[in-house]
Amino acid sequence: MASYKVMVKDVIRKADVLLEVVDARFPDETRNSEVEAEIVRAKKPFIIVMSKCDLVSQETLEKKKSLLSKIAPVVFISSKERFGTTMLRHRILELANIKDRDILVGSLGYPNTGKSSVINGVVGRHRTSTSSISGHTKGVQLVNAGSRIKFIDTPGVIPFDEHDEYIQGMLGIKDATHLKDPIGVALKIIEKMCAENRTALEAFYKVTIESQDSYDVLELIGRQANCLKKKGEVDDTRVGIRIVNDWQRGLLLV
Ligand SMILES: Nc1nc2c(ncn2[C@@H]2O[C@H](COP(=O)(O)OP(=O)(O)O)[C@@H](O)[C@H]2O)c(=O)[nH]1
Ligand SMILES: [Mg+2]
Repeated sequence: MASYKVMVKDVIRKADVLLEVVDARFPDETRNSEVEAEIVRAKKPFIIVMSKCDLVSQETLEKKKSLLSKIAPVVFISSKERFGTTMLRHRILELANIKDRDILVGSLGYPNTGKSSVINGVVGRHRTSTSSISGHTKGVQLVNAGSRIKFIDTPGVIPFDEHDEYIQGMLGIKDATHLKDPIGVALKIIEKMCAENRTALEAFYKVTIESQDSYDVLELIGRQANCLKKKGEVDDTRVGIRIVNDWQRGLLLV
């Protein structure tokens, strides 16, 4: 994945400000320490953009924000509900502090974190043109956002390790039926929801959770949803796939 590293370095070198786009449902897991270190090395300012905020409660958002703010300024965005883009535009202008030319903003992050949606949101009616940048990795695009801002949109080709399968599942890079371990990913989702918004999980699957054990919760959901094998035991693979699907479709609110 050498070309990925070259692309990231190149974008960081060219940009005046960087956006690290993370999924607000699991910002810690979708941050990338290598990318952050590279930005810091290049002495460029960056903003952590928490996208898909419509899928996260206000309370959880604020908690995450106060932690992440120690690293970089944090902006909440929901492209779906169209909020946060004015704030982001404002932050970019403030951080870049460039008066005499256009500001180049690089956007980085895992695939499906919402990079293109964030850019489209900020660009909105200002969109004038998009173009591929010659000499760049396929898929890197320059988007003119008007009002002195230009974005570099990148494909999120961050290399994954085997153990990152759950990030791929949670981000919807791999759909549920293609996961090697859908049950494992589902258990992560259950753990996360039980810690952060158990009520939403209970309401969605119409269950009352008493156990602390995420596998018990998966079985409970399976029984309630009637996901059973012939002998009457819970079909854990089928329930797992279902939970991952619901998460990927944005039906489970953290
Ligand atoms: N609920 C919700 N979904 C979003 C939001 N932004 C993006 N998505 C979804 O996330 C997926 C990836 O978005 P995209 O912008 O293509 O991500 P990119 O790969 O990082 O450029 C798409 O299915 C979008 O519909 C948002 O604000 N809210
Ligand atoms: Mg994109």
